[in-house]
Amino acid sequence: MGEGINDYTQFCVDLRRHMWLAGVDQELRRLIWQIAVMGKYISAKIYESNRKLAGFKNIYGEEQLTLDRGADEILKNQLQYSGFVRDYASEEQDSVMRIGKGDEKFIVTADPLDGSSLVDTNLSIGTIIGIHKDSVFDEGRNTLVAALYITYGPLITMVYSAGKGTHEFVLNREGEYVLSEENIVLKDKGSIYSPGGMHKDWTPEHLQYIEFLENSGYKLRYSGGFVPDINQVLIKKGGLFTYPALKNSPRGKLRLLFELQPMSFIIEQAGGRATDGYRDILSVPVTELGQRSPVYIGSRFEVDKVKDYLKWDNFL
Ligand code: AFP
Repeated sequence: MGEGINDYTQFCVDLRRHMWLAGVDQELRRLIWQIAVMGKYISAKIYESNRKLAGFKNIYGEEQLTLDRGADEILKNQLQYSGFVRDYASEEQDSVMRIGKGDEKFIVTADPLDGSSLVDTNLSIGTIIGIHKDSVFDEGRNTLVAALYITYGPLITMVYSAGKGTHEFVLNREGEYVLSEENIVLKDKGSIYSPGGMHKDWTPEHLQYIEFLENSGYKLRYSGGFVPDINQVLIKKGGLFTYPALKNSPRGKLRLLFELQPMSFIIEQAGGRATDGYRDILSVPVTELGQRSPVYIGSRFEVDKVKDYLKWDNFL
């Protein structure tokens, strides 16, 4: 039998069936599925923009929002009719927005289009989502019930965890998210590293740690997009992504609530770790929406190892 025929006759597990079989709570699985569908609308918007980040004209010649704002509008407008979301917090908004009646179960956080400045290069970009049950002003470990990200690359993929492992789906030609890898598990130690920030801005301790990785034979893999860079660590089953404290910005660059908490949840569910150098990312309380944090995230060995280099005194 030809391979092509085989592809179509294989039994495919779609996202909804997978979540049902995995015993994900009914409302949560409906919400995750709805967000995955929104990823299709966002990808259409990216396509329509013809690789321009700034406002663009659609086929009718109408001015459109910037891509990030457009993705944010899609999420906000769709989520308000989901029936499951009371509040929405986004990297594109200044405050948490009440979008439901108030008695819905979940709060959704979004980085609607992370890495959007890469859109003109045609590198992958992504959407990062956290789903919380209580106030987001807490430790992620207390509030997150699920997280997912969508990559818009040569393929559109969706990785989610609802606290029962980490799973990857690919959007097929029929518009279904089909399971491509279930229960992804990171090796204890990987062979790639993805270091954010500029060399000249790194602290001496961080520099020594990076030298340790280089001298140990780790290969450099950095695209400038958090979603594809983390996705690479996950799909290659190990390695490290870091955006450290910099000399002039001790809190680094990435946002705790919108970027780091969801990715840490997903990576921990795949057996990996995430730390700010001292505490697990999911144990760092969120006190303000735009809060940033240094991060070391990936397989166990690399994340634990950084603690040998950083000094607690520097942090206090
Ligand atoms: P943009 O969304 O502005 O492109 O920023 C992307 C990002 O927040 C994250 O996706 C990357 O990991 C990080 O910034 C890259 O930062 P550098 O440009 O400093 O390497």
